[in-house]
Amino acid sequence: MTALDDRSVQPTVTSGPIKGSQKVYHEVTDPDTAQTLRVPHRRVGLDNGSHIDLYDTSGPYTESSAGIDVHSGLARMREEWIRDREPVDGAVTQAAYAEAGTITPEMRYIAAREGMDPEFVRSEVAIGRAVIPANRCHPESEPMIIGKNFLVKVNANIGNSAVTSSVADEVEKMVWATRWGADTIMDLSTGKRIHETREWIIRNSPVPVGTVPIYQALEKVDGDPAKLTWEIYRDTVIEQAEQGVDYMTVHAGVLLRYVPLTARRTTGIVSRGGSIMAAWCLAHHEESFLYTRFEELCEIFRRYDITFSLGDGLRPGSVADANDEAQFAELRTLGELTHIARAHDVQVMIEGPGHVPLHKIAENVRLEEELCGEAPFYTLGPLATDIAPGYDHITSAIGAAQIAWHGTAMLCYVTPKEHLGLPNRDDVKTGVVTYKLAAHSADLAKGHPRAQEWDDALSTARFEFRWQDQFHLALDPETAQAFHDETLPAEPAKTAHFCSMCGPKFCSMKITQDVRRYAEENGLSTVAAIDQGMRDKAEEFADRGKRVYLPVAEAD
Ligand code: IRN
Ligand code: FE2
Repeated sequence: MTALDDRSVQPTVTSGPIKGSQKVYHEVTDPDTAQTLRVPHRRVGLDNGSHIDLYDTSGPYTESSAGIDVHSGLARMREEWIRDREPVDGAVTQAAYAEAGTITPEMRYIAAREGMDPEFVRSEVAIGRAVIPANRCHPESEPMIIGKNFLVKVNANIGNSAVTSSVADEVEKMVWATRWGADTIMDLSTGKRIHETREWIIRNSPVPVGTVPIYQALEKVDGDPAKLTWEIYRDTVIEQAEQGVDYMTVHAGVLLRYVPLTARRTTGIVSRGGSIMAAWCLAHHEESFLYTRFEELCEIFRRYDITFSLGDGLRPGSVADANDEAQFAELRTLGELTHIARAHDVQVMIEGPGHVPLHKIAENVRLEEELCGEAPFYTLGPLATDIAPGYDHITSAIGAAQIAWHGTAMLCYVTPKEHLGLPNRDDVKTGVVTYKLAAHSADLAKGHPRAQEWDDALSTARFEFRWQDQFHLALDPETAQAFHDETLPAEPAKTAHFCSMCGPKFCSMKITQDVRRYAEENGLSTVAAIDQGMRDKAEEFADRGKRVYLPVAEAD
């Protein structure tokens, strides 16, 4: 019996298309294997008869409202691809194939998703500037890529804690987070039933799943870090690897000698994993086993093609601690480990902060790229200020947009509950949508070929008062429409040339359209019309004696 046979767990997961969208698949034929890849997109049909296809992370859940049997898990799309390929020099990782010049079906799928050339995808993976987190034991996942030359990705953390939340709730959070655009999810469960929760999530997840294995290892030793051993940790990693975890946070850069560097900090060590490893190092007065056994870990990761997410156990937990010695000392060690992992054909990304004021953000990306050979940077925000608990999805999205623009490849979302409690379903949506807009802002600034067409479609719809199109193109169509309907709920308002923000008389877009129409009707191009208008006004000014202020009686 597997975890999914347990009928006492009854997740009700949200299904059905996103408002105004339909799921479509672009078919791509792989010239090497003659297989047809079906690459999902979210198609938004527009009132003017055209449509736009957007990147889609939501899996089959948005296909129809019929629902999905979560007890059987998703289709194992990658199973054949994995089975049919030969290892290269004993390695089965995407990095090894890329280096050998092979374009895998995963790479082809990603190319179609991102609107890029498959060969470019391969070359970015080959040099380690991008990673494809895809454990061979998670064949249900839809391939995606993390790298600065691709769309900026968003991770959503879910998972129960000892105090709250059940297995079923976490499955729905996964479905819900990917519905709103989460590119990966991390199961950070620490309470009861960690193994079962993870099994449920992975078997039903269309996106890569990450974990922090040290959390479960700590549960196995009743929460006492001093009792942790390499063997317990290793076995936990293998247990999770077998289940199909695609990437794992490993806090291997927290070295014994770095711990004292945090003594004078405002907020000390704020990383859970970092504090566990610091406690272990101090208790044993030994170097961390994650560091000393790193090559053995690489061998395990290589067998499954698990991607390292090298943890930032010493990240700053306040703007006061940003970019300090402890943080950058750890980053140097992560750089050293990156090169070791790559020598084993294992893919690597690097976790980053945390809490960083705006003027200190660029330095983080620059150093990471220099020290870690441009391995994809994956940051937690950062929060640009510490003063707004309750709004930390926003304080962190401000930093996230900036750091992504500088080159961060994936953003770990922060929800409104950050620093306060475990996020519920609403918080998950708010966190994901907030982070999607931070990521997309960076995509636009970086000039990703697919980014601007979305903005242009929405702007045109807005300008042409195609209200339904404007809602449907929105990151969150439901909220957009609900806000509109709050003041103008009637059906005619969906075609009205104004909204309640400015009312019919003061709508700038309507006035612009009137001006354009006037120009057209009078045979003037817009620029000529403005010139003419300016000349008329200038003459009027001269006629009135070139006075800026007119007596009230003379003014009209
Ligand atoms: C991302 C970047 N830096 C940290 N993260 C995420 O924070 C990481 O991927 C994981 O989800 C969580 C780990 O937290 P601790 O154990 O470092 O606090
Ligand atoms: Fe924090």
